[in-house]
Amino acid sequence: MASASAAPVARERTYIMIKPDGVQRGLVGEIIARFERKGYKMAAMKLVKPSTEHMEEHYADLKDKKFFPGLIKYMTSGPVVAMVWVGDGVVAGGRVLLGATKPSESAPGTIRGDLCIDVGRNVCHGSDAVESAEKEIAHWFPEGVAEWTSHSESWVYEA
Ligand code: IDP
Ligand code: MG
Repeated sequence: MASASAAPVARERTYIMIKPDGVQRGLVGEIIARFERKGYKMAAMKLVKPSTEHMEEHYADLKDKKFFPGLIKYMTSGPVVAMVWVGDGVVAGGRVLLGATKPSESAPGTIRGDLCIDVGRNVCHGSDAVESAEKEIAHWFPEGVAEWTSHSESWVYEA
């Protein structure tokens, strides 16, 4: 059984962001609760109103898409909740909690499947690979994240 002072076990990390519509619609607690209840551990969280340049860099891979200008306008229209979550398989598992990009294709029970309708207002972001997760964490949290051991560690993981 881990003690309160044990060094945290290094596990996978992902970048999760509640988009401006999620914040405006009062869905912050609901979305965080789903990650907490799954057993993932929060390592960083802040409410921020990002600049256009910061958001364009976050979505640089999509800059040639025709929806890119609308995406940047949407994503800079209000504050977002930037978070880092930790856990085995959290990159893929986080996207399972989010659901498919298009809410019309998201299964009931997922965040997008339950809480939104339009792909251009799909309430949350999750990294799509371990490499992009680490890049996004560095982009949003250059100050670093919290290193801590959850008292639930040995109740969530066998080892
Ligand atoms: P993801 O968020 O599920 O990873 P991406 O393909 O990386 O999906 O697209 C990033 C974001 O761009 C989406 O979450 C959504 O907000 C927006 N987006 C994607 N496709 C469209 C579209 O066809 N029209 C409008 N917005 C879109
Ligand atoms: Mg993506």
